Amino acid sequence: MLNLDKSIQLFNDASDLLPGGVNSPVRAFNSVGGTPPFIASGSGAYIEDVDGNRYIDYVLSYGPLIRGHAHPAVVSALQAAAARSTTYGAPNPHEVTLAKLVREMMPNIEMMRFVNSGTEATMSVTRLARAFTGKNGIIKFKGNYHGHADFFLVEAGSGVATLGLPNSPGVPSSAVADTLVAPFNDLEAVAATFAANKGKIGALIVEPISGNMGLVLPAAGFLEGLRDLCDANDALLIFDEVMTGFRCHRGGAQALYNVKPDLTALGKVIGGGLPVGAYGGRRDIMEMVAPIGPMYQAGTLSGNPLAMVAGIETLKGIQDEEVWEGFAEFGRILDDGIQQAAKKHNIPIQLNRVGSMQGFFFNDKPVTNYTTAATSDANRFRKFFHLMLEEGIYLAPSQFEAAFISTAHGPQEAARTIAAFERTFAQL
Ligand code: KE4
Repeated sequence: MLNLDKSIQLFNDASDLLPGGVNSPVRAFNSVGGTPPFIASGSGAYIEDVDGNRYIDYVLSYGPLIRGHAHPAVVSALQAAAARSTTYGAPNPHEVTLAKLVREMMPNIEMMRFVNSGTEATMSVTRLARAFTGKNGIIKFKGNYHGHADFFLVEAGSGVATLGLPNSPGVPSSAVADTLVAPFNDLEAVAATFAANKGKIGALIVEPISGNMGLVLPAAGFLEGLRDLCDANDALLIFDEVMTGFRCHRGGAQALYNVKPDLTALGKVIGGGLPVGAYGGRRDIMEMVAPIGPMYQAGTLSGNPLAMVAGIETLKGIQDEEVWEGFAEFGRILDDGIQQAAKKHNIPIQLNRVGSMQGFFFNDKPVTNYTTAATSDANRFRKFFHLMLEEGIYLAPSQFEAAFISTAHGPQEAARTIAAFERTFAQL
C-alpha cells in the first residue's frame, strides 16, 4: 500500500477550501475513488508526491510537458524571463518568435492570437466563426471536449463524461440552442444534421483525434468527409488541436491526415506547462479579430513573456525527425509489452496510439465513438488504475482520458511500465 498520509491531510484541508479539493474536476479521483497524491515535484519522466512516492508520469499535466518535467532549457528560459518581469501588458518579442514557430510547424495557421487556455481558444475561435459566417449553428461531437465554455457543455467528454454529467446546470438552454451534436466517425449523421439545419450552421468543430473519450482515432475518410461537408454547406471547419497539436505529429493532426481546417485551436504543448492557448487559421478570417476587425476578444496576460518563452523552448525541442521516431519506437515497445501481458492474462483491451499519445480501453470490441467507449469496463479500469499507482505508474484517473509520453521517457521507463502492466494484469 502507498503511504499517502500527507496527501490525505492535504486533501482534507483542500476539500474545505476548494470544490472537491481540486482546481479541475478530473483530478479529484471521483471516478476511481481514493485520495489523489499531492505532487511536490517533477523531473523528466517522473513526479514525486508529498509523501515521497515516485511515479513515471503518463499524464504530463494532460499533455503540455512533451519535453518532460523541468526541462533545463525551459527552466533556464523561464528564470531569465522572470528576472525581466513576468508580464508587460504590451507587445513583446517572444510573441513574435512563438507565432513564427507555430506557423512554421502548422502553415495552415496564417495568422493567430494567443490566449491563456484551451477553453479561451475554442470559445474565441467559435465566436470568430460565427462572426465570419453570420451563422450561429455549430456542430460538435458526442464525447469531444472543447473546454468549459457554455455552448460546448453538451454531451462533452473528459471530466464531464468522467463525472457522468451529460450537461451542466447553470448553462442556459439559450446558450446551447445553436449547438448540434453528432456521433464521432459518423459522416451520415453529420450530413443529416447539415440538411436539417440548412443555412444555419456556421462551423463544425472536431477533435481530429478524440482524446477526451479515451483516445479514439478518426475512421478512414472521416476528416476528409468533414472537409467536404463543410465546403458543401458553406460552413467553417475548426480543428480543436489543443491536445493533438504537436502531440500526434510535428504538424498536428492536420499534417498527419493532410486535411486543411479553416481555423485551429491550440493549447497545452505551445505553453510548455504555462497557461497558453491560441486560435488561428486563414488570414481572411483572422482579420476579423479586433483591433483590425470587429470581433472582440482580449486578455490581460495573453502573450505574456514567461508563457511565450516556455512555449518556444518546448517547441524548439520537438523539431527533429528523430524525436518523433523516438516517440514511435517507445510506443511500439510499450504496446508490444502491454499486448503480450494482456494476452497472457486474457485481458480484452483495445490499444490506440498516435505520435506521443496513447489510449486503451478494457473492451473486447474496437472503440470508434463515445457510445462504444462508454461500454468499456469501468470497474476493471478502477482496479487497474490503483494497482498501477501502487506500481509507481501515474495515469489519468479516468477511462475517458489519454496517456502521454515525453522526450524524457526512455527504455528504462518502458521496461518498468511493461513490468507494472504484467503484475497488474495478473491481478485483474
Ligand atoms: P483548457 O481550458 O483545459 O486549457 O483546455 C480545454 C480543452 C480544449 N480542447 C481539448 C481537445 C482539450 O483536451 C481540452 C482540455 N483537456 C483536458 C484533458 N482531457 C484538460 C484537463 C482538465 O480539464 O483538467
